[in-house]
Amino acid sequence: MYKGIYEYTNGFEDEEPNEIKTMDVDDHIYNNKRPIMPCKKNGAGDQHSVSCQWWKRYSGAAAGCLGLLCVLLLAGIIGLFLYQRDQLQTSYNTLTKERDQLQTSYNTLTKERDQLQTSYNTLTKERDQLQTSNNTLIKERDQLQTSNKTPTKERDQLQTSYNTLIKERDQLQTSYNTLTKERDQLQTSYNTLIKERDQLQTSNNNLTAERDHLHTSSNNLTDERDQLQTTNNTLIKERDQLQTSYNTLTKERDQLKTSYNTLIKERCPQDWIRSCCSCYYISTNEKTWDLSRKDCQARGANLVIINSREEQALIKAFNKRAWFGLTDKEVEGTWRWVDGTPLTTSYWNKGEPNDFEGEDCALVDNTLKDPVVAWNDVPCNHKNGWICERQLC
Ligand code: 2F8
Ligand code: CA
Repeated sequence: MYKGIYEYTNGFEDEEPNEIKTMDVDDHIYNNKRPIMPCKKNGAGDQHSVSCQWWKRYSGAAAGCLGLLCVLLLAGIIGLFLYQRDQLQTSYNTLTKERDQLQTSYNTLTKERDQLQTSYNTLTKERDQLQTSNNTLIKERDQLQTSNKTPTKERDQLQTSYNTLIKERDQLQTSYNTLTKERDQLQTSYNTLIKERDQLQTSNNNLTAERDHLHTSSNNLTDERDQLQTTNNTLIKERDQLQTSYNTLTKERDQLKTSYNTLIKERCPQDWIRSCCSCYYISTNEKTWDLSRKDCQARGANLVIINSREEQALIKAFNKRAWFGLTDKEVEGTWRWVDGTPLTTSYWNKGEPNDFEGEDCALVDNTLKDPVVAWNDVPCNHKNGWICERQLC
């Protein structure tokens, strides 16, 4: 089997030399004249077995280099592809944002375009109406011109009508201009109102927030008020209870004070003598009748008034020569007690009172034995002991 490539002539010399044929025989290349590359023959019996191993080594290395180059080229292509993919992703994100912004702008422009379209339609209608009016006028004018050939009077009348119509048209034009101005002013007012509406919307939002805040504060204050109301009611109850307790304590205090005062009144001072309902003080020195009475008054008492036989016996038992509360210094012979009451029951000694040497004050004589025969009148300026009495009831 031949694997090389030959340029051959099939062994025939007479064939046209220009018809060179090539054969592939064992990876050797021949033609009919000479081998394309020098080869070494293996033997005489095998004319087509030619050794060409020298170029196999170079072709293997070339194939390896070629493979390596292919790998490098593929890696570069992949890297370039990834780099371009990242750039495309970034560009895609940017384009997405720009697309969204453009979409928003597009929506806004669509709204504005619709508004402008509405205004345009309105102006178009107005323009068409004016155009119609103008066409009507032109027709009338043409009719007038056509009828210009009519008699002069009719022409003049038509001319007058034409002039009138021209004036009316001018007035309409003026009205149109005025309306256009008014429309522009209304547009300006509309824009101003839009701004004011936005400001009012903002103010409304702020007021709504403040209202919500105030509502919350109001709820808090209501809760605090209710709590304070509850506390106040509790305090009122406690105050009423305390007031009741205070009133009870005040009554008890007053009762105790009354009892205390009663006890104080019923109690005799130290060194005084108590008998029945009176306390008695017996002096330890001697004074005149008036000074003795003042001493008793200074002690919250007075010179003793003897109201009964038992009291007389008590005074006598003190065994003291002493002044008591009886005198006739105001009216001689009319004896009165120190409280102003007249003397009704007396316990004078025999022969007394005798006003001996001007005697107007009474004393108890302790030298006498009979307790109910014991009084004597002596001069008031004499110094004697005295007996005070404080009545308890
Ligand atoms: O005899 C009665 C007479 O006795 C005395 O005077 C002398 C008495 N005087 C005095 O005690 C100071 C009198 O009063 C009394 O009447
Ligand atoms: Ca006397």
